[in-house]
Amino acid sequence: MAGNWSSLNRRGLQLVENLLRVRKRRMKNIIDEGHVLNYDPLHGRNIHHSTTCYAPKHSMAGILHKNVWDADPELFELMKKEKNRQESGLEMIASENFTSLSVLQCLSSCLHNKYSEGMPGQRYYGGNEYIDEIELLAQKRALDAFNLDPAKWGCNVQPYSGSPANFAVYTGLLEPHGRIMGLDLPDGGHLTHGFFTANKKISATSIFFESMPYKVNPETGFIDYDELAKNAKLFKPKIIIAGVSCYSRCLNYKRFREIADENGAYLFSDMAHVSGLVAAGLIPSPFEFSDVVSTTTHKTLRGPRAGVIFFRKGVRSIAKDGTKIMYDLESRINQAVFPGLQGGPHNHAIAAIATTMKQATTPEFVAYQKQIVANAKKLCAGLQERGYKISTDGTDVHMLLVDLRSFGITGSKAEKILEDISIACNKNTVPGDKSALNPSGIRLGTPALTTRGLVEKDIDKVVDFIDKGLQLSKKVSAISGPKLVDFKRVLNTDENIKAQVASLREEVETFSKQFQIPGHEIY
Ligand code: DSN
Repeated sequence: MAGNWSSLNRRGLQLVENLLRVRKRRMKNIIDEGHVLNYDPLHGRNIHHSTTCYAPKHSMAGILHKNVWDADPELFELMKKEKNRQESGLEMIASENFTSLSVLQCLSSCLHNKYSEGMPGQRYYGGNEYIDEIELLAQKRALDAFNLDPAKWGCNVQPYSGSPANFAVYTGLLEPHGRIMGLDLPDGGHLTHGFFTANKKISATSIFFESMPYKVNPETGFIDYDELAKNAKLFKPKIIIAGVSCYSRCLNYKRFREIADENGAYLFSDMAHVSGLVAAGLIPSPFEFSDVVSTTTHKTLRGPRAGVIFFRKGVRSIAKDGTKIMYDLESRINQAVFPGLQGGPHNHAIAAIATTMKQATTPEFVAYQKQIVANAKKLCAGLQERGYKISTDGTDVHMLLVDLRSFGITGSKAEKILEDISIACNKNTVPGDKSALNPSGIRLGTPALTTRGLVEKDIDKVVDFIDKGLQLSKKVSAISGPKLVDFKRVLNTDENIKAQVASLREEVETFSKQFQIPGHEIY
């Protein structure tokens, strides 16, 4: 380096000095104008960006180059509050998680800017050279993550999330009014599996298709496969859906397949809740028995909010005369996604799927999934030891359903008091509940807590907090009477109750803040 300097002649040296002076003045101007992106007001520290932001000279410079905290302080205040809520509280909503830094980086990348309707190599927009590569990489990694042979399975990584993915499956496989059978929503199914009530068709899947639910046994909480088989013989569905949003046991995909075959139906598995556990090989895989599998990518899989549909390829069956009957799912599903239901794929989300699927093949990911289940089992045992009834008397997965009927508190009251002490969960119907509007249980999950690093000994503490919160809800209810509105009023006005809630909330928040959230650098 010194040699290079000494070899410069006098004129050259002056030129370098001038350049440095100009650069220094320019940097100062940029700092003065507030365009340098290196102060992070949320954490009160400097952050380092790989690129320096030079403000263009035209009039939009300010809008285009400001950080969100400068561009929109009102919005940023709310973002900070939400971030603080996430850090302070215990996130026990079974479908939520904290995704990784690399996923968040994909989501806020330049990939967001690009339109790419169509499939890789066949787009309706130019400039998709790299977007094609990214989508193909996401497809390949999605198949790898679930050990799928590309000769037998393909996938579409464009669905915006789980509900659009499921609607695309029905659109691709059914005519209008085609018949589906899914687990009833109050029994632990999902809205998109055909939910309707006596008075109203709720989900579009029950408006545009004909749906007949199957149920769990109200005594045991386990899926009643015999009843499903009996009703399927009468209803003759074209699709049977194996999937749940609140069911803590492994599904019997083999039995589902038998019932589908008895009726010439497709078996469509929606593994959204458990796809991380499937990728880690911890629970039975739906792929062995299904024709189509869908998943969201943000639950146990811990990726972006997005969806993937997997479909079988190759030979579906052999006719009596020996003719091979081939699957035609690839084109039907791809065309249902686009142009059937969606427009441009969200390429930032597709990149995030790609990096999620890479993570899903690592030993670290398998260890994470094991810990999710260990934590859920510990949570279940801890609550049972304290006398709480758990639906199906246990869990095989990442979630459990607490049946509060014998405890004497509704799910809505339990959800409310836990929220007030900074524990987030869902009220949920339990098997046998008459009304979904007034459910008798709460659903608890461990994926998000496990991402923050909680292990079994920490779950003991969580059980303690939940128990204290629920015991307190009994005191509140004794004062308020049965109505939720009165329960909330007492929580807001009774000074003694308010003090107990505040003290418990502080305990929960002090505990929670010990555990880091990934992607802390991103808002
Ligand atoms: N809404 C999600 C859940 O909470 O289970 C499923 O999509």
